[in-house]
Amino acid sequence: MKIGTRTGDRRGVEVHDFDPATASSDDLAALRRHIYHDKIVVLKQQALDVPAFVALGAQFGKPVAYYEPMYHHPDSEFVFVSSNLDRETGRVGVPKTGAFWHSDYQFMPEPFAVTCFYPQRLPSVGRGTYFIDMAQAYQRLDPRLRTSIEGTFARHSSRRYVKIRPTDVFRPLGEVIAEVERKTPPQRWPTVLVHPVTGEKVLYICEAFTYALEDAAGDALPATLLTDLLAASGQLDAEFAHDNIFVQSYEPGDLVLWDNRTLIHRALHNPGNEATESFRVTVLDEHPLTKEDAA
Ligand code: 7UC
Ligand code: FE
Repeated sequence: MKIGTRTGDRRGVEVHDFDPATASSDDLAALRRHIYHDKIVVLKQQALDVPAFVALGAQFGKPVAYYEPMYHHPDSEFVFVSSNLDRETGRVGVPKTGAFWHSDYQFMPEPFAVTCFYPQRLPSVGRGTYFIDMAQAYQRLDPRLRTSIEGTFARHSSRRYVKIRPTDVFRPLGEVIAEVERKTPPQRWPTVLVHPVTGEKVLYICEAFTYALEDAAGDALPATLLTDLLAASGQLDAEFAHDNIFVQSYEPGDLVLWDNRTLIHRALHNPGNEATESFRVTVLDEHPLTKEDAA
């Protein structure tokens, strides 16, 4: 296994000659360290089938099946499929997922520690993922803004991005919305996490899921505060030119591991309808989301 160094603005650490079938426990421990400290690890030239991909994910934590079965790969509930392919045997997964700033499962009681992303079919142009390092975004906040969120909390809901299921056709929208609220009630997390492994402070908000901020007593803070934080972190930049934003693009065989506490991401789908498919395995590690003494 050869671990590269980060050069220029290519944020991911590239790893060559990694074979999960023969990897030593030291190799895997090194990968785990790099996920947390470098945030993105790109394993090059991987050729894994579904069980091998799930087994690799399990090296970084406990794989979790996505709560909504329509995303599941037919051979494993632990593989979330994003796909626009039309198979004769029917649809697999969901098309054009994640095209909004988010952290996976931030709206759930146990947000994922690590996301393992494995493109299966790449379009000719424009398949990549935008990222923002929210620890860096926190450090870059105006000190006054940083002070104003000390000890505060943020509320998160998936409601704006839950996909209508084929089985929901002809159901009253109010009933579907009520079901979303019941199945995935909003979660509250500290606005600033203390990463349990790196100790870094992370601004833990995203444009897709975070809808309100409140003080420690649960009293609402002005909506402009959330907007200011989203803007300062780069999430409201429609041109994706903000300094905090970087793109990870993909070559065939890339398998990308990232720290889902620290990074938020946004899928970059090609504008046409070229065939594209990706698999993902998401895991919980042995640590709490945030250290208890979170600011
Ligand atoms: O279809 C999607 O974009 C899924 C999204 C609402 N949730 C992904 C996640 O893991 O939070
Ligand atoms: Fe995602």
